[in-house]
Amino acid sequence: MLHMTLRWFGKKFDTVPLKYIRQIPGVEGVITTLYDIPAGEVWPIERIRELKAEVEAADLKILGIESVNIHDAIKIGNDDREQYIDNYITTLENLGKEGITMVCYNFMPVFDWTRTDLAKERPDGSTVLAYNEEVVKSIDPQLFFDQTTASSEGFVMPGWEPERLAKVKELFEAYKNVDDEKLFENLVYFLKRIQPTAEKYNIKMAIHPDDPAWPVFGLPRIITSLDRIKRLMSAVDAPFNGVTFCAGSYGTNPKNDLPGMIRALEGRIHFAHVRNLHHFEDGVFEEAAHLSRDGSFDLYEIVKALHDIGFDGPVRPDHGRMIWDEVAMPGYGLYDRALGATYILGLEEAIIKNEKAK
Ligand code: DNO
Repeated sequence: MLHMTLRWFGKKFDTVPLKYIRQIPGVEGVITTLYDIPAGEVWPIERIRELKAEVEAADLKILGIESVNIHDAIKIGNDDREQYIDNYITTLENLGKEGITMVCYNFMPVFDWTRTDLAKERPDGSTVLAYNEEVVKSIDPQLFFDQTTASSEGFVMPGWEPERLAKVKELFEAYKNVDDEKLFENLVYFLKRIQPTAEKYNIKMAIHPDDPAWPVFGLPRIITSLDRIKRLMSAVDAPFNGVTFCAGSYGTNPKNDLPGMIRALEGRIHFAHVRNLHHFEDGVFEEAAHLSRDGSFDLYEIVKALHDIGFDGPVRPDHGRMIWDEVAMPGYGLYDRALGATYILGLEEAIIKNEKAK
């Protein structure tokens, strides 16, 4: 069963109050984070408790964390990674003690998700996040970072935290000797180190795919396709090691067969991001409304595949369009994500009823 959630960045950072989220039919909880804690630092248990109390006071639950970010030393494999892994383990213990058992994270070097336009206007006047590979190929990474943050209307976007990206050049230098294989090894090392803690507290780790699903700015990117994710699942072959199935990220590459991937990952999907994209040509796409006919994906087939494998975890609509003059963090307004949530639940209802009728 799909447990519908909305991503919520905390009251200091999010334009959407919890009471609005509570009013979206079918939403059970939020996926949240301590957005102000830099990657690598321990999440104090008191802060986790406070966050939980706040969410519960709004009659919602925390159904998972997105994200506990991973310090670059762990991704690069520096000697000081041990300290950062120990901190990560303490954070997992604190989350586990508070009964929070799903953690989404990513292993992308330097940049998290990458878009070249944060407010591309569509014919209906809505705006969306968009991507054009030519722009990425022609721009210096530092300039790209500066432009992206300048166009985010003052919002700190997830994965674009200023302290991590203030020194883009140094970070590029630090990743100089990290290729796909090395990055993969470092990821496996990290997972093996946290495994006992994750298992003790029954925490499901859900790696988010690289977005877009290919290398950008010459940096390695390893979570891009079914083969690669299966390699990771067998390298640390235990149920705690699972995935965030993000339709929008895997779907940036039209060769990724989304429903097929979901079926092949049965038992290892701990969290699902369901959204739609509109493809123009290779490497050029824009985000779309969740409705299948507005974009290039078949959302019915995606929800059907999740249902068929018995997926029983948190799901969320992902990046919404900006509509109805809402001002919010790009991709994370209330209105279009609320439409997405009810649409996805509608698809699920139809699938379940259809199955019963047979
Ligand atoms: C962008 C998000 C990503 C995602 C992280 C997970 O909007 O999908 O920032 O949360 O990659 O760690």
